[in-house]
Amino acid sequence: MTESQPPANYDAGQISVLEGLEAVRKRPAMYIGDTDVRGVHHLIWEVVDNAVDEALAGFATHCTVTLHENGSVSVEDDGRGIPVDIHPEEGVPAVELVLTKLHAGGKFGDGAYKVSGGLHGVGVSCVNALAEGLEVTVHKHGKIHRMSFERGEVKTHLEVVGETERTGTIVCWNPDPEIFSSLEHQHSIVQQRLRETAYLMGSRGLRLELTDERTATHEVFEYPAGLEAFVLDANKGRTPLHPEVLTLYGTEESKDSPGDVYEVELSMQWTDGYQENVFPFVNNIHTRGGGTHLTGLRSSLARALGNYARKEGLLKDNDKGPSGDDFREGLTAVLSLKVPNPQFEGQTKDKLGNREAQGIVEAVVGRQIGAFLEENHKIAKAIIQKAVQARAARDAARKARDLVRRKSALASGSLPGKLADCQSKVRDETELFIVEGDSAGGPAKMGRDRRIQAILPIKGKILNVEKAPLDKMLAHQEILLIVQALGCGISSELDPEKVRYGKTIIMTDADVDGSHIRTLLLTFFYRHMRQLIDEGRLYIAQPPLYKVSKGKKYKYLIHENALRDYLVEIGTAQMTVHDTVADKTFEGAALRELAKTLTDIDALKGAAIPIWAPIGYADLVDRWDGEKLPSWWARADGTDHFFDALEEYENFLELRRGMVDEELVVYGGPESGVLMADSHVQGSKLMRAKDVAECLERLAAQGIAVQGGGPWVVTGGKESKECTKVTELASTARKSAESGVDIQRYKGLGEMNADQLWESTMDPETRTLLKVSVDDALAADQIFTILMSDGVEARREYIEEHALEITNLDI
Ligand code: 0RA
Repeated sequence: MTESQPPANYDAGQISVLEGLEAVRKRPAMYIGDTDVRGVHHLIWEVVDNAVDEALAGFATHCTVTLHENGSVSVEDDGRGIPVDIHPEEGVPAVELVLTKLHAGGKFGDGAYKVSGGLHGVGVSCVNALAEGLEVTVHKHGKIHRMSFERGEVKTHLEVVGETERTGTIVCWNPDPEIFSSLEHQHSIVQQRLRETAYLMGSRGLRLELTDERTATHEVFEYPAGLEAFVLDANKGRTPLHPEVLTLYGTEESKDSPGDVYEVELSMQWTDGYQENVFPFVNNIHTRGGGTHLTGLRSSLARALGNYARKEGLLKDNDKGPSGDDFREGLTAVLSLKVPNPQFEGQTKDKLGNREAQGIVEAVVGRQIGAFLEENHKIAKAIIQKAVQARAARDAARKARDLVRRKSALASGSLPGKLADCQSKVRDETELFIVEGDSAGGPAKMGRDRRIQAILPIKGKILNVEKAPLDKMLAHQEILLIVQALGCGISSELDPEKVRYGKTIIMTDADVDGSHIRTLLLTFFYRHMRQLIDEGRLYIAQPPLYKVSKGKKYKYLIHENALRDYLVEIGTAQMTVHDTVADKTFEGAALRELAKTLTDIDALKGAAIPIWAPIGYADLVDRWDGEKLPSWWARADGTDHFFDALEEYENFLELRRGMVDEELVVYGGPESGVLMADSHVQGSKLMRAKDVAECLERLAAQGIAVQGGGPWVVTGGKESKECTKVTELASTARKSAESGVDIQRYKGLGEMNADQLWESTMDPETRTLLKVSVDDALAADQIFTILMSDGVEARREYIEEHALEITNLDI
């Protein structure tokens, strides 16, 4: 650091000024927090805050921050302009004092009500001290004035450089590399701060702009609706309990220092979520640490809402009622307080300390919210109902936890009545089946191997708690049954040594409900009995979807693909395909291969085009006569629909799922990689260009000429049929394979009798089990968190697909 040498013509007073800035350069962190990324940006906030003050005083309406290519930054405003007249005592232009004297910023002029000044309130002189070079331009009294500095010292004295009709200040500087370890201004950081300031100052008519010359971008932040806009934007993607944002404003004089006026501004909206999102600001500074103003807000909300609830009979007299936390569940609020002399506390100086602020916020909010509730009974009711629910959930969760604790203490003693236990006491040979529904519980109890297999039927209603917070899940009766049956405690009290069974097997239906119940159970095990998964004790049973019989032979099949392969196997036994052009007959292994390809093609079928002529992008473009080719489009009942985003397109499909009769043709767009899809909504399947191409390649490799091939003669048993197209060949082969075959589809476990359930799903000799393993615990945890926090449909689907990286284990 350089020792500054005061210019010879400076008097003693000036030297102390220079020493002042030298102190800033010696201990910059004391003034601006740190000398890293934050510090560099802090300089910008200091200058912007001065513009904000000008706006608060009613003089500025615009503030523009420009990030220059050479690493410097300018902040321009249209306020009064820093005073340029000669200070009577100091004998130098006021602007020079403002830039070189610590804390000089607000002490000039009319002593206007100054509320900003950053957390440290250090002013522009600090910026000057920590800038390698700084130039200030002032438009005032019809003249443009300019002066420049180097590391806080005057470089060129104030001079008039032109004429002007406006007023305002432009400060331009580059952060000093001797001070800062990081010099770069980050667009996103500046953007966020300006946006935040624009929300807070929007109602005062301040518009902020950001020009980034490095990326040639320009953004305008202007929110005339102020805090209301802040709240609405924060609630995007959430579901509000009431459409209007509740906004109030009030002022109150300080009793401690009469004449000082506090200003309170508050916007609030409740959502159906579980989070509390309250953003408290003091003099436009986000007080992340909260403080007295936040305490005041909380107590006034609890009091006003509690009083209203009692008065309206929404709470019984002897009812404790919701707590403050309950009242704030789902609340999004911005509180903006203007404090004449803010005291900030805490390590990061982001907590308001002024005692008086609490009572003042309480008074202003209390007065107005009471009146608001009186005038808006519907909204008030919704808010209170939500709080009552929150309270009930909290109580239930506590009771459930207590219960679980008590139960697990005497775990071995109390087994649930619904449990059909096994005889063996050799833990590692035993299995507990958790079975969905009483209807499946019966056959499972009858069909099991009583020696080693235990059955615990649980109710499907467990689904309802899926969207609930985890605590609520613990309150659920069915979950308690599981905890009791396993006898090893839960969460922090889990003792895996005590688990009563070697394997725990989840056995749910192979339908949507079944998979939801499975997801919930897995979430539960993951959260509360994680070690059982780690030890490889958790499994998923694979009940069959199909039973295929031909004559006396039958087989259970767990999914579509298995069914197809099996049909090929039995269907080709008595079939031949004769290619009349090549005079070649397919049978045995060659026919099985061919049949697999043909069934794959059959599955792709439904496309409105001949399979051997997949259309190209050019075709798609031809079909679209608009300006721009949309990414996705679909034809439903003869009407075209266009979508730019896959999401919109999926929503469209979602809406139409279940409309069986509607004729739907789905075309993919250029980015989708999908050329055309099938025509029926139910079981709708996109036909991908590459799938088509792959099938055609496989056919060619097997000796079937796709173009100009055929006709082919399919013979099965005594019947023969000639086919001219590959699609026809595919469907004929399938029909022939299926003749004389009985395919039974199971909709749920309950449709199977005891024997069937045993031989298809439970018999350790023949069944297929999936072992649940959470290899990437972190990834799984995140997925579960997504599910539990919001339960949005799409996310649930995601989980069903990806949540469990289940290792396929054939036992
Ligand atoms: C001191 C006194 C007055 C305004 C300012 C400073 C001032 C500082 C900055 C820094 C950036 N923009 C600014 N705008 C104003 C009051 C001026 C008067 O009474 O004329």
